Parts: sequence; C-alpha cells; structure tokens
Amino acid sequence: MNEELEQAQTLLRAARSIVAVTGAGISAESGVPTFRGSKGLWKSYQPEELATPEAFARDPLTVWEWYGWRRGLIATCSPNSGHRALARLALSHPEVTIITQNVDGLHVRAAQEEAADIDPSPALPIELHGSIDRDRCSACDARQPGSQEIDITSIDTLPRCDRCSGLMRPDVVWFGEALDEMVLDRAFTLAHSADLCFVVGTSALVHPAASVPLATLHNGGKLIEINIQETALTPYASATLAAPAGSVLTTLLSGYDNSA
Ligand code: BJW
Ligand code: ZN
Repeated sequence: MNEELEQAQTLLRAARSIVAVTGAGISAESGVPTFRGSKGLWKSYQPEELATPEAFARDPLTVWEWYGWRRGLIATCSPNSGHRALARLALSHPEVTIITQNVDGLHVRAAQEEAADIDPSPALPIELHGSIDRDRCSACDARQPGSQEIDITSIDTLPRCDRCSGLMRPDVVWFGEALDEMVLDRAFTLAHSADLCFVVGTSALVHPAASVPLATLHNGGKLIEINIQETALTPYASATLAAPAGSVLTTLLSGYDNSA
C-alpha cells in the first residue's frame, strides 16, 4: 500500500489535467448503501423491478416508495472526507473535474460547503446518472425540485407536473435509458484529455459510465484506482489503493494541496 501510495503521489504531481470518476463506494462511509456486494441495495431489491422505465410504467407506486425511502435516507447523510478532499482539489485546481455516477448529491453538497462564498462552486460534479433530489415529468420532461414526502396512497397522490399535470418520476437514469448526450460528451471529452483519472468506489460494471476511465487510458493517460475490492479496471491501473476512499483521498490529496 505504501509503495502504491508513493506511486499515486508521483502520478499526481506529474498530472496537469485530472478527472475523478466516482461511484457508490465513495458515499459508503457517509452511510449511503452501495448497489452491489453483500450489503448492496440489489441484494434486497431487484433492479428490473425498480430501476427501469418498464418497472415505473408497470408499478409507479412501488418505484416511488423505494425512491421516497432512499431520499429520506440520503437526507440524513453528509459528505465525508473523500467528497470534501475531492472538492478542495477541484476548487484549487481548475483542471480537475469530478464525474460521478452517484445520484445522492453529496459531491454537490461538499462543493458548496468547501466554497461557501462562490456560487456556483467551481467544484460541482458532472452527474452522469442524474439526481435523486429532482423530479422529472414522464410526459413533458419538465424538471422540478423533488418532493420530500411521497404519498403513495394511489396514483393520484403521486407527484404531478406543474406544467402539464403529468406523472413525475425521479430525475435519474434507469437501465435501458440513454444518458444525457451533452453530459456524457462533456465527461468523455474531459476524460480523453486528462493525464490522470482517479477511479473511486465503483464496480465499473455499468456502461457507458464504466468506459469513461478508458477514454483517459486510450489517450495515454494513467488510472489510479481507489476501491476496497478489485474490479475489471484494476489490471489497467498504474496505482491501486485498496482501502476506504475517505481516508485514502485525504492522505493522497492533502500532500498535493500543500505542494500546489
Ligand atoms: C468502496 C467502499 C469504500 C465500497 N471505499 N470503495 C455495455 C456492455 C454491457 C451492458 C451495457 C453496455 N452498455 C449499456 C449496457 C446496459 C446497461 C449496463 O451497463 N448494464 C450492465 C449492468 C451489464 N447500461 C444502461 O442501461 C445505461 N443506459 C444505456 O446504456 O442506454 C443506451 C441507450 C442509448 C440510446 C437510447 C436508449 C438507450 C444506463 C445505466 C443507468 C444506471 N442506473 C443506476 C441507477 C441510478 C438511479 C438510482 O440510483 O436509483 O445507476 S444502476 C446503479 O449502478 C447506479 C449506479 O450509478 C451504477 C453504478 O454502480 P456503482 O457506483 O459502481 O456502485 P456498485 O455498488 O456497483 O459498486 C460500489 C463499489 O464501491 C464496489 O466496487 C465496492 O468494492 C466499492 N466500495 N465501499 C472505496 N468505502
Ligand atoms: Zn409535464
């Protein structure tokens, strides 16, 4: 681990433009459940019954019940030292971008907290899979802030669009749905031009997000993986830090901040 940390520090010092691609593992230490693994959400819930447009069309009450529960849970969580370390890095270095698959908004909160006097914060992430805190109309695509209390008594009590009264849904990307084209283009463009990509707390199984680090790699850049387990990207990483993201990022990035 020490050797890997030194290697990571060397890569970091040499890098000019950096992307950090994060997944559910970075929020695990904040108390947000991951998706896969022994304690992951998919152990108790079937993705195809909850996180697909077909599931929502079939049973919007059950899907909203699950999202209402997750919204409530996430509202009790706070950004951890990993979110904050990345936000500070992005604030002090314009050529650092956080690209997240997470919908929990913790990178956004860390960015706002670390730059309380700058609005919008330069450390805001690119959110590939949307945000659980927003609703989107299933008829006209209008977006609204997410309702905190979801009344799942009947279809008539579910959140409705202010513009067209259509049924609202969480503004997240479900399986089988396309990611926002502009958001995805921006992520791939930045990853392609980056010298270094941190891959933090993602199983790297879900595409196209899992291909973003490959854009860095294919253009001659390096990967640093931070994950408590190996993934399909591990063999391609120039340094692998196999420990919880919060402590690793704090250690790795505090030295960088000082030397910058
Ligand atoms: C720690 C830690 C600690 C724990 N410290 N580490 C190519 C090949 C195969 C399939 C496909 C393909 N291209 C597309 C597909 C299909 C599909 C897909 O990828 N399927 C695979 C699963 C096989 N992809 C899609 O459907 C995507 N859409 C698409 O491709 O559309 C094409 C299209 C084009 C044009 C028109 C129409 C369609 C959409 C994918 C959307 C994913 N949505 C979800 C739900 C979001 C909403 C919600 O949250 O409710 O996004 S699924 C879920 O997985 C969520 C996550 O963002 C995503 C990734 O999960 P993540 O972050 O990696 O979490 P975990 O749990 O998997 O891993 C956690 C990791 O952390 C682990 O490695 C741990 O070890 C680690 N960890 N604690 C450090 N403390
Ligand atoms: Zn509408």
